[in-house]
Amino acid sequence: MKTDTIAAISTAVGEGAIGIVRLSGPEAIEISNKLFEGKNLHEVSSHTIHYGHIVDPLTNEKLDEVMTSVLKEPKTFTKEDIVEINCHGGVVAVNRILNIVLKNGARLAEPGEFTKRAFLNGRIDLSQAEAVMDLIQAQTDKAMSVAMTQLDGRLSILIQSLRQLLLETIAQVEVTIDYPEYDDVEELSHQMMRDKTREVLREIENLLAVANQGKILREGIQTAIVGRPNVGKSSLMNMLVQEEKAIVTDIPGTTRDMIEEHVNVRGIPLTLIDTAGIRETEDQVEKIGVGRSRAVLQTADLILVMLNNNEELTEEDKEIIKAVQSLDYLVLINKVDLESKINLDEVKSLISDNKIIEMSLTKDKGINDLEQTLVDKFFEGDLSPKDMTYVSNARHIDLLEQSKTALEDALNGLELAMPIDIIQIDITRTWEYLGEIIGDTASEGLIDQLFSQFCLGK
Ligand SMILES: Nc1nc2c(ncn2[C@@H]2O[C@H](COP(=O)(O)OP(=O)(O)OP(=O)(O)O)[C@@H](O)[C@H]2O)c(=O)[nH]1
Ligand SMILES: [Mg+2]
Repeated sequence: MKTDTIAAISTAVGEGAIGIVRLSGPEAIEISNKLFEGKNLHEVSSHTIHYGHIVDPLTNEKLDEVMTSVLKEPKTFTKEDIVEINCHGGVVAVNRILNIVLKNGARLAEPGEFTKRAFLNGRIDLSQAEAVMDLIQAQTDKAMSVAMTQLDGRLSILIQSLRQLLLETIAQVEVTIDYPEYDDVEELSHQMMRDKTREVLREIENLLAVANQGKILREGIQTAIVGRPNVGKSSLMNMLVQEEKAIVTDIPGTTRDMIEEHVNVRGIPLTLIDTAGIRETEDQVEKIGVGRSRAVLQTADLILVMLNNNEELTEEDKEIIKAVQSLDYLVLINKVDLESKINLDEVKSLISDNKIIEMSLTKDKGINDLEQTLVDKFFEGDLSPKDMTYVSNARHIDLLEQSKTALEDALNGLELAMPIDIIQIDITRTWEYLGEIIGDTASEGLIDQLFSQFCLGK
């Protein structure tokens, strides 16, 4: 099938100094040349930019004064001819140029179609294409560096080398199956398979170990503030988002429903959840709220348990502390501006070595300590994205988990001295899962779905 030429506005919609209409495909130069007055674009060298005007060939009307870049295949983003028309910014100007380009033979690109072509033409693999998307959507510097390393192809290179190892074991198995009369071949195959499988499994476990951080960078750490009514949960929420998002009163039971807000704490995106104070209540609405507060414990990445310095520890406090024991949590003791009635030793006896932070939200105390603890917790020292291959994408993490399970099955099989062709099935499955990460064995449906999440013009 002959590829057509696609076009789209590649800059953000709205007012700007310049807007760019981008064309990619075999007729990109032909179409632009019909509209461009200034130079013959067929004759210019590749990767040069030219001053001129866009003129409607039908009416001879000058539409805009532009700079036009000509990038000839194959050294371009899509590996096709690309022309970029830099015109005046503003919705009308850019749209006029796009319309005239479409009238003269280009087709409007679908979202992500430029990147999809880069992928289909073999310039980048699927994990790199997804990194392009992450880069566009990055909300923090750290998320941006993670996407950059992925775009670099670091993850792809590692995945490829792991697949190569698996392929070698598969090849070895073929030999065993073809020459079953040699006993020692079978013995050697088992040994080699065990070694290689362990090696790949170790690498995948390493990737998954840091994956949590990568994932968190993109999607935010789900952080729930829980505690008894009136301890100051909503006050903390408001302090961190620097807005009066949640209602704060001195009436216990003020917050009835969960309130979610996204904040960026020193480069780490948090999804903060303020919850209804947990207590026994007859109030129908509050009861539902309390139920939700308990449920959020199951899903949050981190729990901030808030206690009141000004009151003795109650049964409810103890119950909450008990409920978070198997989870990742910090203890916040609020209202230290007031007289201390809480028994700190008792609190300490109830928790393991989790950090206790004393704070006063009305006196602006302890917030720094909390922020620093969050940073330390997730970046332990100076873990910088440069030294690590991060996995930041839920799809990749899922495929790595599946690979891990398949490899564990293979190792179990080896342990039980199962026939080697059975074990080979698990190895082949792993090879396919890893292939899906970089798009080698990904289905067409998956590829279409991934690229459709891109924004237009990319
Ligand atoms: N003295 C003092 N008062 C505080 C502090 N933090 C919050 N308060 C007050 O405590 C009361 C309750 O605060 P909220 O933030 O609404 O408490 P909450 O935990 O969200 O309460 P519920 O929504 O009922 O569960 C308000 O009157 C706050 O002004 C503090 O550090 N010191
Ligand atoms: Mg509240």
